[in-house]
Amino acid sequence: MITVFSADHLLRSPRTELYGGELVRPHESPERAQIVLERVQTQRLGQVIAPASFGAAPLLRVHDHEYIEFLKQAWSEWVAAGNRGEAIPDCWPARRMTQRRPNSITGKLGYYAMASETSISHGTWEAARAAADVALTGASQIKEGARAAFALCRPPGHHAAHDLYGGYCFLNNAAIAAQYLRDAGAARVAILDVDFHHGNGTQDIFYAREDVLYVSLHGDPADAFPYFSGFADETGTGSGVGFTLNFPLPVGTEFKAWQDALRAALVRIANFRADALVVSLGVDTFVEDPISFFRLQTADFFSYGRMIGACALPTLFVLEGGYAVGAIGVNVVNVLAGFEEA
Ligand code: FKS
Ligand code: ZN
Repeated sequence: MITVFSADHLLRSPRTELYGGELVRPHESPERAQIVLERVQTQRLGQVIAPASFGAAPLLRVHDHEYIEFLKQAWSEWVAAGNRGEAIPDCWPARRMTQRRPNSITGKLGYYAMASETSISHGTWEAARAAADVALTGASQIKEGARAAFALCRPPGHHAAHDLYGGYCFLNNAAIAAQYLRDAGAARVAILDVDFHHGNGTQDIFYAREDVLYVSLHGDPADAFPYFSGFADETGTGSGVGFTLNFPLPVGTEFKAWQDALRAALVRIANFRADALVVSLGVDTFVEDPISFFRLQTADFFSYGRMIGACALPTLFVLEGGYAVGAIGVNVVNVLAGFEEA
């Protein structure tokens, strides 16, 4: 299958992540993408192409205009305000407070952030926009009739909502691609999110929709980020009821139990009769992942890639998380190779 990759991901290279009360070197690092790219090449998965530029229109199908303007300006406003570190919010519109948008950049960070680990730094917007173009280029391959494509996106996207960033995400690459496929004539698009974390942003974007099915397997939010989204009783709203399906799974989940949930997820996707499938592919379900609590082994990624391939749907893989950096390339490409073997 074709891989879409942009070297512009390197523009996203913050020095800090707020973690355990310290500012540490970010888990979501540039070397992640380089290692996945190298594995794609050494395993001869297929051609690697650069993205085309799709402009603002497909971003605005999913994201709020003022939010996009905020992302474009955030770093320069932060620097102009005299701040010396990277941009991190320190105040949020919590319970019983107003939801008005402040003027000050620090206020706006709190208004638009769903979490504070994700520092904004020079080049963040440019890298996020390139990642969306990577996803859109992959989607256009599917539109042109490819059976599958791999969007090697960085930064990731599934925590980003209509007007929220955080969890290392700014633009929701998978949601932008799914909406693009709808606009290109696919009547129904399914999104399967196998990242360890719940894709609160993707769920939120499509929560009231019956034309885009969102199905996710993830660490139980009672114990895992993003904590406030991803419970089993979140099933959609209005005509979208029944078109969101969550499988929260406990600490220490092994492949056998994870695979049972995947099987159930794939049954729902088959019943939905999707025209295309978008997979939010995070490999932080790996046993050695430093920030997650599932126990998948390297060979398990190949097995479940084959299960996804057996659905026989045109499929766009969009890279999300995975922080055991030494294994990320092998695990991601195992999913893709398993898919191709089905
Ligand atoms: C653990 C703190 C976790 C944030 C985790 C973000 C996960 C991001 C991701 C994505 F796919 F978006 F990259 N803090 N003690 O893996 O879901
Ligand atoms: Zn994740």
